[in-house]
Amino acid sequence: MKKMSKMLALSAASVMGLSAFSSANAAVLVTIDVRQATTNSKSIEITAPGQAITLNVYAEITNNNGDHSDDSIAAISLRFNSIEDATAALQGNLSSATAASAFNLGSNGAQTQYDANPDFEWGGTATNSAVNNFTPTSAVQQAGSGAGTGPTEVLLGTITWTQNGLPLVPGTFTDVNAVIYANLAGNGSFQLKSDGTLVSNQNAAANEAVTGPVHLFVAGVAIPEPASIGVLGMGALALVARRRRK
Ligand SMILES: [Ca+2]
Ligand SMILES: [Ca+2]
Ligand SMILES: [Ca+2]
Repeated sequence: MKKMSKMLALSAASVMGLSAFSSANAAVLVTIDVRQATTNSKSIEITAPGQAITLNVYAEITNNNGDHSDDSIAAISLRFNSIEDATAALQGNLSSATAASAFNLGSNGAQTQYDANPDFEWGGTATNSAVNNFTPTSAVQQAGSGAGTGPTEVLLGTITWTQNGLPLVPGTFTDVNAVIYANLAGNGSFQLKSDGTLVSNQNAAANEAVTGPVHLFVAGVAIPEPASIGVLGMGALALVARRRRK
């Protein structure tokens, strides 16, 4: 239990650090982006119980010189979190993370618990080790592609989210995103080249960022709780009574 709370604190700290640094910090060298494999979308409507959504995981390497041939990545360590809304009615399990074929030496991670909901998140269980995180690793730097001065994009792998089979509740959602692994000293873990400069393992977390989460949602308006229906009902009755008095 102590381990779990430490881990949660670590995840929260990395998420806070990442969002604080994301776009404004010029030192960011790699940004992780997760999107639906078939549509590239980051906002996906869930329409059937048990629906499975496959997500692609990309490294966006910062490219300031317009040359995509000198940007590449050889390793990074990630976890994946799913953050449900307050009702926690839309839950699904993360599973089957697989590194892209170019990255075949690292761990793919495992199902684990990062929040209080029974759905499975994905990553490692150790607090100060990259072991069992999703860690695409390659003996050589892997190149990607891009346009103009935009980032150089490298596909790291895929992961699947599968709704737990319970009936869908309108207006509910869960947000899935990568969390870049950071050790207890707050340092990130990656090895890449940006504009030809090699940056090796255990660099400051300020060099890393994640884009916004993949938003999985059930369309429609949330149905009010019976208690609030009661309050609404009484309000309507009061209105009718007032009108009658006039
Ligand atoms: Ca969750
Ligand atoms: Ca969970
Ligand atoms: Ca470049």
